[in-house]
Amino acid sequence: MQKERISTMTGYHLPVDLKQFKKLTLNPKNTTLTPDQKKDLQHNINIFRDAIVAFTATGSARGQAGHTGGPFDTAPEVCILLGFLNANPEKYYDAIFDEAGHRVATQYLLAAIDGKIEPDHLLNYRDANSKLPGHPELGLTPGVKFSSGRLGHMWAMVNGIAMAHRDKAVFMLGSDGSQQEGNDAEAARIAVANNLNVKLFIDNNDVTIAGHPSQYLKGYELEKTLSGHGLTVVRAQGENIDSLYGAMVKTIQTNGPTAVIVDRKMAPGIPELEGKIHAHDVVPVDVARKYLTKRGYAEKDLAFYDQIKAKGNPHQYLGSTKDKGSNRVIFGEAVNSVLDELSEEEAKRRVMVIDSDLEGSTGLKGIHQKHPEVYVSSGVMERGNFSAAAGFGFGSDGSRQGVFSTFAAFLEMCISEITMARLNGCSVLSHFSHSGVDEIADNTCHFGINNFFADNGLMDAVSTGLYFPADGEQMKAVVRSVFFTKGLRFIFSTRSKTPYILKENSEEKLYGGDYKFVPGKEEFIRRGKAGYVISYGDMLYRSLDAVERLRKEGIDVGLVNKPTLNVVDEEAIKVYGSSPFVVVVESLAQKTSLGSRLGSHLLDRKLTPKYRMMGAVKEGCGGLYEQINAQGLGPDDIVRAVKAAHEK
Ligand SMILES: Cc1ncc(C[n+]2csc(CCOP(=O)(O)OP(=O)(O)O)c2C)c(N)n1
Repeated sequence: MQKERISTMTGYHLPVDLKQFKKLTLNPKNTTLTPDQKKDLQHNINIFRDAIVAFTATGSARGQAGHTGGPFDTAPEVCILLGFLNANPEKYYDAIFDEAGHRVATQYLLAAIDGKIEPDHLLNYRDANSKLPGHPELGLTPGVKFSSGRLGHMWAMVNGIAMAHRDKAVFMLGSDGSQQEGNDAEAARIAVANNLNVKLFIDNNDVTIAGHPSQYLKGYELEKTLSGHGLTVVRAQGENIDSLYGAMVKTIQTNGPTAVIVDRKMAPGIPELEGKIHAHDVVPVDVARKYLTKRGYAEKDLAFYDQIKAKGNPHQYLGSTKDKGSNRVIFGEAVNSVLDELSEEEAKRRVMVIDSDLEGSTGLKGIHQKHPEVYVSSGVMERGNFSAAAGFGFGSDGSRQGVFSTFAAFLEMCISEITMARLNGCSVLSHFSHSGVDEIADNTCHFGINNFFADNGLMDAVSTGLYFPADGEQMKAVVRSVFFTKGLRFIFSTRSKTPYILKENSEEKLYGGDYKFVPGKEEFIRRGKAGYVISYGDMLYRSLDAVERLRKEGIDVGLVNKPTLNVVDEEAIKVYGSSPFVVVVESLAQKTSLGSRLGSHLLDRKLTPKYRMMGAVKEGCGGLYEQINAQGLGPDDIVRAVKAAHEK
């Protein structure tokens, strides 16, 4: 599936000369480095790190975010591993797997060093359609050898690769964030039980997204954990080449599964970032410029950063405000408004909010700051955290709640835990942010598109609520309405901000004022005789724009908001089901979401309008607003689909 070498140019020039990167050979039989080898290795590490800083900073310049600290950290391990691979290609599987897919800059740089990507093209890091999205995708980018991005999934696969290639050792870069996932414990047992030749190099930088594991996850210790499983574990000082090389050689020479715990501060040598939590994210342009200048790059070679600008969605949407709210942040504020009404003691007794190392992204940070009494900082352990929330709400009539949150992409990990929580009658309010595809530069592995999987009970199970508010005002109303109720409730929000829906022919917000959310009720945003668009979440304002434009053209199309995704409103379905057509517009997977269900609900009721559906249908294109358009969900696409349904 690998495509031809990419050479899309930015017009800009990578200031780091990759031709200077030396093809080193290192034989692990030699337990120490010669002075020349050490010099060459340091030379390569410098080039590697300079390049990582130089091209990831374009993600910052373009407002597309990214990750610098992680790939910067592991450069010494990667350069040593390349030396091993060059010296004895027959002994090692030809890939440096990485369980922390956000460190994708490493893989792109390796592909460029390998001649598969034009070095200048690296400056398109994370841009739409550049084939350099936020996580590695096999088959998309020339030279990329695997897909990664969901923490905790990779080691188990690497075990299987070692089983299929018994004559080779398999290398994997690890991270102290990824190793928190339960999968890694299972993978460790499989590796040890089968004496697999897997070699782990774990960046133990004590930084993840939301904090320092040594502070928020006391008792978590990699060396003890892995040696407890039976791996041979060697510790190294990551920024001391002799120490690192010695440890790596020792693990390569040892038969069976081994790990090097590579201790270092994150982003060593970048004073603004070193050891800091934000070093996990993309390096700001001014910091990159300062770092590269100090490393000897000329001002003119770094001038291109000034020309790179963020691109915005040029479309003006009708029917909603120009200003936008961040629904994922508003979720946290809405929970605070519920907690504000309780005494500290009562809040602590009745509510437990547990984070999964994403508090800044999923809106929980606001709760952490305002109501620390209910808050538990936890690690990258979604299943354990969800079940802890479920346990807190075990035996509750709804007045005691566990609150859980992560990205919607990782809802898929929690399905079985959700089933058991339901069978245990638990009360949990879950917030899955980053639903849909909008602005997910992290790309396909971070798409939150299978949210309907959360409602996986049988027909006689107690009901599960799936709610996807259309704007920030509706988010507040939903949270307040469903907070202290029994059972499992799931609230969804997007990564992107959304405008506020306006009342018809008015500048007043539809969901402001005295609006009350009624679970299960579908809301007629516009009434029409020609047919209906049914939508929810971030697609509502986009559908409203299309509907308004169509109505101006004389097509009397109606629009229904369905904020409760999984309950049929019998009155509403009769109205739109009896109209000439129904078009479902959503940003979740067309295969598993409303579009694939509403048709059955209609037929069940002997309602047979013309039926069409639009949802997420393909892998991502990277970038931000471009993702929605790439799915065929752009403004003109909706208009076109409705017109096609309207045609006789
Ligand atoms: C299953 C899963 N949960 C959450 C995330 C979001 N996430 C990306 S990186 C990260 C933690 C990063 O820590 P680490 O892996 O140690 O990387 P570093 O900060 O050192 O780059 C998290 C929580 C994810 N990608 N996968």
